[in-house]
Amino acid sequence: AVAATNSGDSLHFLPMPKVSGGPVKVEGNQQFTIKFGIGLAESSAQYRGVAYFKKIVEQRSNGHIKVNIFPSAQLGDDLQMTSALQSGTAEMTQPSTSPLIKMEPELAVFDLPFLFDNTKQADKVLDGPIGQKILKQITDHRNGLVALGWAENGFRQLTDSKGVINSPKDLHGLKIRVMQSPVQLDIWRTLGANPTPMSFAELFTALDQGTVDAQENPWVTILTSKFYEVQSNATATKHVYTPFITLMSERFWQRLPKPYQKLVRTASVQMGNYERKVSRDIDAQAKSELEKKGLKITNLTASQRDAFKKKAQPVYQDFKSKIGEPLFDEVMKATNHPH
Ligand code: KDG
Repeated sequence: AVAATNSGDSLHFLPMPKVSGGPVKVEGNQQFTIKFGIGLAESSAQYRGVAYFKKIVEQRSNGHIKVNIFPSAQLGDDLQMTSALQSGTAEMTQPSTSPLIKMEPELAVFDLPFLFDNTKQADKVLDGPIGQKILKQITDHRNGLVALGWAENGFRQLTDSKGVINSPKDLHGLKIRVMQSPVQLDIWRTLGANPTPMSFAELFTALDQGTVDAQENPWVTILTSKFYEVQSNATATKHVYTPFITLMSERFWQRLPKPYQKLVRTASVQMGNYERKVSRDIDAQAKSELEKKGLKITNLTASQRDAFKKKAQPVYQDFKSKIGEPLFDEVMKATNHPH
């Protein structure tokens, strides 16, 4: 299991915005309960976002919709939680896009290495026509999921227990855990490491027992999941940006009266916006907290980082046709990539 808890106690979170908009009324007195499972701990930006969603939905439905949050993969890992939505045993979850690629291949586009340089680019793609089209596509596939919005896992950084890593050759043979994503697997193989796909829920134990030497996640997760207890070094690689996607069970969605459907959709967008703000605000706080906890962090120079970027380039061609050329081209254009 994940070391579920509160080493994020020292983080200062931006306060939750007030709930905007009045009560949403529907006929009758029906009661709904949303079980909302997430992978990250209570001290994460993700939990904050979901807590805001709860506040909006409970308040505006006058308590007719109740939201129960299950953090730290209590309801299973991202894939298990997603299939629980499909079978109707849970109502909402917010996975990383990466483990969903096998089911929704277009999501592979976000896993491309060094795709976004900054959060502005990420917002432009996710909140613009491309991101909206992907949400609609996933819903239209009728896989039992309704895609309600985007939030942020964030820019990922490398940690390991072996030694300082500042060039691709330092990765040679490094046993690294990767998300259950074919793109992530390809990236780390291409870089010369020895990657193993594994769910997040198993990661802490795997690092602790030395099944793997390394992992990669945003600073906030490295702190709040206590990976610094089982890792000695980190490298600020910022090699990929992982979005979170907010999903609802299609069965549940269809039982909701229209005004409530609209409410959960609006609240999902508001959650995503707040979650991203919090995530960005605590990213640097988490990094310095990790240094205080004794993690040795290597900051790469631009040319050192470029060496990783260059070596990972073949991954773009490897996944171009899987992603689908029109989407691939659109994203390359929106991010000013030369492909
Ligand atoms: O709920 C999200 C987490 O379960 C997971 O996606 C975190 O980035 C993550 C990882 O490394 O698996």
